[in-house]
Amino acid sequence: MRTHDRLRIAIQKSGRLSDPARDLLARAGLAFRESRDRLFCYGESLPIDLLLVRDDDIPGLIAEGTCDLGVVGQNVLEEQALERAASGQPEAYRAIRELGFGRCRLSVAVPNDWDWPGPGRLAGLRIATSYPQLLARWLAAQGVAADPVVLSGSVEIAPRLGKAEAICDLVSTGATLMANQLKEAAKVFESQAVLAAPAQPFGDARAELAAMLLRRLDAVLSVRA
Ligand code: PRT
Ligand code: ZN
Repeated sequence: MRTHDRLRIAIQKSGRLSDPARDLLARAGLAFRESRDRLFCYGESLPIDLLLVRDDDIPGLIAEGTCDLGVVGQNVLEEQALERAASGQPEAYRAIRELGFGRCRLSVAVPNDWDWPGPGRLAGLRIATSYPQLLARWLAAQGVAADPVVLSGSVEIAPRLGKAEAICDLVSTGATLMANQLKEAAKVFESQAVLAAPAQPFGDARAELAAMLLRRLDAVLSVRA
């Protein structure tokens, strides 16, 4: 059983959000000692520790109480929140701060040579994605019935493999789409890294630690803005 006199923050172990997340926490005055397995970092300046994990695991770790806060893409957080809601589970976490890095958009992309009269163009077609919930919500809002094909990676090659006609994937520069002869047709969701927290407030010493961390983060974020 973990004691609740320390706060535990989950961040991505390695990937796009790891360095900016560590940088932000360092600017907020947090310093860590890394453990030998490099999955846990002990907070030396404050009773705030880090857990280094896959980004996809962060919402679940907060939901089950293994971690108290997390730095994660809004795309991942919202997708998993919709998944929980769809299976009747209660809201478990929410984004409490936008962090200004990891900006990208989840977009529908189609082959370069398609005309694009609008989302109705997708009716009855297969759309490859790793974000079926966000895609389904957007399709419903557009009043379009299409067929999501869930892939965990390399979504951009699905049309060439004949697995789907279109894709719905994260885009930042657009270079990956271009390299795969695809063009961005519609934006489904705009994303950036956020600080995620449990939906229920902490009822112990963690509340004060979290409030102090937020004051420090706000100071850093206001300088950046
Ligand atoms: O191992 P782990 O599961 O932790 O890592 P991961 O591979 O799932 O995540 P990672 O590091 O690729 O992305 C983490 C988060 O960064 C995402 O959930 C987004 O919130 C954010 N992010 C920002 C992006 C991008 N920009 C981005 N461009 N995530 C992915 N991409 C992909 C994009 O889909 C394309 O395939 O990067 C490629 C390059 O994009 P272009 O448009 O610049 O060519
Ligand atoms: Zn991931």
